[in-house]
Amino acid sequence: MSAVIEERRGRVALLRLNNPPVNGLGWPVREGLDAAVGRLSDDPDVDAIVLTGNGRMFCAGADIREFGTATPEHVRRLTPILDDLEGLDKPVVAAIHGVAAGGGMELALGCHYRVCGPKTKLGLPEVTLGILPGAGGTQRMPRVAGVSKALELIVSGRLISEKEAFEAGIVDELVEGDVEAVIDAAVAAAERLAAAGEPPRRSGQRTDRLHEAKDNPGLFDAFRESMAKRARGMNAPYACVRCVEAATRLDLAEGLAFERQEFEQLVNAVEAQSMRHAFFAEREVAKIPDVPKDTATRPIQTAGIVGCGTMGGGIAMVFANAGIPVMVVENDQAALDAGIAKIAKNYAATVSKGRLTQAAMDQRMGLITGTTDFLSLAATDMVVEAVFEDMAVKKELFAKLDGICKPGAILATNTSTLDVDEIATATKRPQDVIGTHFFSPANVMRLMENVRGAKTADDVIATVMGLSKTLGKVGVLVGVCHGFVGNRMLHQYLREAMFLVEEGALPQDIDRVMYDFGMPMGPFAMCDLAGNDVGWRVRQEQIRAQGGKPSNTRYSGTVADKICDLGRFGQKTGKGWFAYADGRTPQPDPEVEAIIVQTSKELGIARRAVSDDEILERCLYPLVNEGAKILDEGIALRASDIDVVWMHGYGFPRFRGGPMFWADTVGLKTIAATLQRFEKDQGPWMAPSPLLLKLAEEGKGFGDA
Ligand code: TC6
Repeated sequence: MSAVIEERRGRVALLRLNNPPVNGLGWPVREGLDAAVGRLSDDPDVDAIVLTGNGRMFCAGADIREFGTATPEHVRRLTPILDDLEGLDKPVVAAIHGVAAGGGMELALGCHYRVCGPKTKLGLPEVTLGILPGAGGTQRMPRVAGVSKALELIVSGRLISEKEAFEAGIVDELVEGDVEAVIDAAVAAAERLAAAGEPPRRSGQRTDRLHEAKDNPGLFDAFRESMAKRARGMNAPYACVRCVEAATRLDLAEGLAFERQEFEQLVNAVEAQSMRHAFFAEREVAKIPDVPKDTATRPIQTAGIVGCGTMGGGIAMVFANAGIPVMVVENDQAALDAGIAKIAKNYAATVSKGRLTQAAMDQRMGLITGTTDFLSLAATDMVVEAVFEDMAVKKELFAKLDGICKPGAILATNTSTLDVDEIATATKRPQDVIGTHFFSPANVMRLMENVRGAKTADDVIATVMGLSKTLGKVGVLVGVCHGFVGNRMLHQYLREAMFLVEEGALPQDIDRVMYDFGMPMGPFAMCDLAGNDVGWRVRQEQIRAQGGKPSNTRYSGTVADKICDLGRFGQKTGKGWFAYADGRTPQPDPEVEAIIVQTSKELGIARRAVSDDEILERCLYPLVNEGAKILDEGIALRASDIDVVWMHGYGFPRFRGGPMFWADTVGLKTIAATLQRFEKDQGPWMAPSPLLLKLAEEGKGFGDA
């Protein structure tokens, strides 16, 4: 079937884009659209045109898979096609439903009038792919929505509702009902406009909304300043601003030429490649080779959470936010009351910031019930355990849940390190046991590491992976090992950061390098946020388990232990690796520096200058190396799954595509050789893994593994 289907509604031509699943503007669609525009402009039987999308949406933009590939020479780019479309003397109306994003939004902006149905998302998300709206979006959006609104939309890449689009003037008419109702309204509008006989209203010719920039010449600089933190290390957001600025200085043709130039600079750069990788990695992650897409799932209409501490409370919020009633169980009433009060406090903070209405908070709180009676879990479809990280405690709890929960209920553990298979042995239904490792704060962080036990049933995996999506999370299926994917790799990163401090760097040096690389914060600020006492207890436990003897490899916790001995547990105690005079902002602390210098002396290490490059390589190459081992062991299904874990669980910069993709851009040969040098200088733990070595030797990347 043709990529653009043409029908007639009286004297109105109806064009339906037809390129499932999202009507991406691949070359066959552009070819069809171009031909239709040419044909209809001269057709004496056609007074007006309506453009819509077949299936569940209008159009989600350029076909992302086409970037960097060749297009047949006779097929034009979208920009000149839209110029011709906008230039038509016959009214062209967009009938929008579902999604109008990227090139799809640009296509709608090229139309003379926009009708939109309910529950529609509209916007220009190109920046999230490391590019800019390169088919006139940066020129037409400010002319239609105003300069400030266009800047905010284009630089954030945010998709907005049809109501917000209507208020911004992006959409002219809102329609209730299904896609056919939207088309009917668009046809009626097209007939009305044609009958009025006035020249079409062309977005590209409008100037009325550009005055804002003339009235406020500092607008662009102020905007650049406001986005500096979010956009650090990236080019696309700045290119977007330059293009919108150009729209206020240049006429449409010149502005489009400027936009084209800027687009060309971005589209094949590493930033755009990394973000395209991130986009497809996030979709790939849902595909489990041995659990087919059509695997029947178990209904999750109610959930129970055991433990109402920081994690349990956050997980309860996640379920309530998704509209799922949740029963929270604690051992004693005081802990329960404190936990529920903390949840209410978290919601109230969101309400006070204007990000949630009081009514929505009340509705969500209404979905959360607290109890100290475990028998209340008898009817729930799923229970998530979020109790103390101790195998004996967890096994006792799972044996208890086994006796209480109904057959078929999913029994999930939020453990961040422990063996899910061993936990499952405490029950008579290991097939129903799975790990659901949420990241703190659970109601904010998008990652869920879903840990598949040896006996976890396929339908339990399918249910929990689907549930992740329902909960607004990105679920990544991982296998059982200590720390799973994320924390196992984190361990490498933190260890080297600690060693570097012993050797000569200071926490603020390391944090600056990692922040500039694009991490939301450096490792030391991260430890202070999470609480230094957590790792301290784990180290003490490990040493106890080793009979009080340190292991025979180099111990990384010497400075950290001293910091904890002083009660410097991090933000929550006002002091940690840094001091927090205002409770939140890390400030270098001479007391910590003195401890560090003294420790180096005690360890017999002559402190030396550590370069920024060394900090980056020492912190990230071992992390990547551990990722390679994880991949080799089958703990992660794909290298790109590891990237998703790191982007969504630890804020690894999306514009670098995640650690494994980033490693490919550095080159595995370089990484392997550097690790071999570190192995000589530091010790055997730095040895490159067999997979990393093999790929490096073959000149391949993790993308080829
Ligand atoms: C642009 O327009 C630039 C213009 C400049 C001038 C030329 N292309 O996300 P889902 C696939 S840049 C190719 O699971 P949802 C996706 O990979 C583009 N493929 O569905 C998946 O395939 P799979 C700017 C695409 O309902 C399937 O469709 N546009 C594209 O949760 C379903 O996707 C954007 O950035 C595409 N454009 O969400 C919008 N889009 O089944 C990108 C999707 O083989 N898209 N696929 O894995 C989205 O944000 C979302 O897909 C959605 C639908 C909101 C449209």
